[in-house]
Amino acid sequence: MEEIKACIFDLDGVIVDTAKYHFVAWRRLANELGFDFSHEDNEKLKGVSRVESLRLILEWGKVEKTEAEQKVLAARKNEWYTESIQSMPKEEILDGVIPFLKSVQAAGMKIALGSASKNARAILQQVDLMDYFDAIVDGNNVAHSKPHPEVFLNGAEALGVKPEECVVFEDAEKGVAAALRGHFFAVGLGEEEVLGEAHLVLPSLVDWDIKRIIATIK
Ligand code: B16
Ligand code: MG
Repeated sequence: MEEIKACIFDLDGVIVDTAKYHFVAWRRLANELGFDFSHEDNEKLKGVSRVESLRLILEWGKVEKTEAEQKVLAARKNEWYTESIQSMPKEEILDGVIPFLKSVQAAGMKIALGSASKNARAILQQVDLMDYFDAIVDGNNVAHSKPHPEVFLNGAEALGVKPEECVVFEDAEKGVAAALRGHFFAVGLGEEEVLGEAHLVLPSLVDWDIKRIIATIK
């Protein structure tokens, strides 16, 4: 095993609990269009870009929209979403995250963000976490959505490390798939049934530090 030199964190569902805000905004849009979708369907939107999420939701509701109309709908959802995260408190940082980030820094490793969200910087600023990150790759810097590994490959490149030297932390099935396709180590945060392909699946980062993770995935 190569020496682990860096960690790359997904944002929504790994660092902060924003998935519920995405769900509320997408559901509001679907309801306005005359249909609904479930929590289970919502799982399929995790890690998926805004345009791709809308495409899936319209498919579920059997609603057809032109590209221009889709742009308007995606912008409307984003307006509701950004409005709701503007007042997001620091308490939305998921349990165990700050001590874990500190353990990565204390081990002398680099930290990058690898998120599909175009709102990533605003969210990190809102909850005052910007200073932990040596590099940020988000939805504004990638052409391909997860499960394509581009977001993580760009993160590793920005940190000057090889994928084999990085651990990726993800809450989405597509995110774990992206990490594995890119030859990263993958830690899934959530349920074993959804994230079972990862090298290690944990319910959360509570009581874990990077040294223990490395010792476990070796
Ligand atoms: P935005 P992640 C993803 O973030 C979310 O999981 C996904 O639900 C969302 O649609 C996507 O970001 C795009 O977000 O509309 O803010 O650009 O999990 O990759 O950090
Ligand atoms: Mg996520």
